[in-house]
Amino acid sequence: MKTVLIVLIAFAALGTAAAFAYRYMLPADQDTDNPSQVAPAGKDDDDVTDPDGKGPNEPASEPTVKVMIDTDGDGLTNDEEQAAGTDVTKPDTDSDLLGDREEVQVYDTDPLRVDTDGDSFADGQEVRAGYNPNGPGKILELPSE
Ligand SMILES: [Ca+2]
Ligand SMILES: [Ca+2]
Ligand SMILES: [Ca+2]
Repeated sequence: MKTVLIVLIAFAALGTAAAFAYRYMLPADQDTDNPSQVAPAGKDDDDVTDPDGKGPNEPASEPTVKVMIDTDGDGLTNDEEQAAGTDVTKPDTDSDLLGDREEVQVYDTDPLRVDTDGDSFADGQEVRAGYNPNGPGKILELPSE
C-alpha cells in the first residue's frame, strides 16, 4: 500500500514536472516561432498589395492594345486596309501613284485597280493632272498639298 502511494506521488510529481516543463517550453517555442511567422505575414501583405497595384494596370492595358496600327503608314489602319482588300505593307497597293488612303477615303477609287474609270490613265496620273480618277471630267477639289 505504501509503495503504491509512493508511486502515485512520484507519478503526480513527474506529471506536474512534465506539465511544468511542457508549459515552460511551449511559450519559448511560440516566442521563437512568432517572430519568424510575423515577418513572412508582413511580407505576404506586401505581396498581396503589390499585385493589386499592378492588377488594374494590366487589364487597362489590354483594351489599349487595340491601337490603330498602320504598318505602311499610308493613313489607313490595317483593319481598314483589310476591309478594303489592300496590302497593309504597301502604301499604294496597286502602284497607281495614288495612295491607298486617298483612293479609299478621298477619291473613292478602287485601290486595287490602277485605272479605276478605265480611261487608260492611271488614277494617280489623273489626280496629278487634275482629272477625276473615278470618272470623266476634272477634279474641282484638289487635295491640299
Ligand atoms: Ca496602312
Ligand atoms: Ca493606289
Ligand atoms: Ca483612269
